Amino acid sequence: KKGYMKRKCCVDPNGKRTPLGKRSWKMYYCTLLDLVLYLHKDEPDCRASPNNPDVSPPHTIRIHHSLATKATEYRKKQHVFKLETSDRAEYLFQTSDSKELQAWIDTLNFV
Ligand code: I3P
Repeated sequence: KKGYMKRKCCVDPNGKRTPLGKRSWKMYYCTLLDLVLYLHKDEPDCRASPNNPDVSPPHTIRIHHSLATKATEYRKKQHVFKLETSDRAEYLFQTSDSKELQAWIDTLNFV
């Protein structure tokens, strides 16, 4: 599954609250491949090649043993889910609508 989502970091992989200044919402082009969610700043450039690498390497989130749930407690934005990973990180993702919200939750939980 692929698509644009906004992401906010809440808890870092060390289990500690993400520090102030690093908690803002940012838009990413997200691609789920096998058990890794790749967060690119943009849709990967089809012109990228070994000689012309994509200038922005993705953030990666390993989703093995992670859990995605509707972020019902987060009321500032709509269509948001929470992703808790096995290394104790927590992220919020905002999707475009309720259908996309459910599709991402199902895909992340059942891969
Ligand atoms: C954060 C940014 C986020 C906000 C977060 C701020 O500041 O304003 O939008 O989350 O609040 O810390 P910064 O850009 O300096 O990281 P919300 O949009 O959810 O309010 P928080 O610290 O309460 O998570």
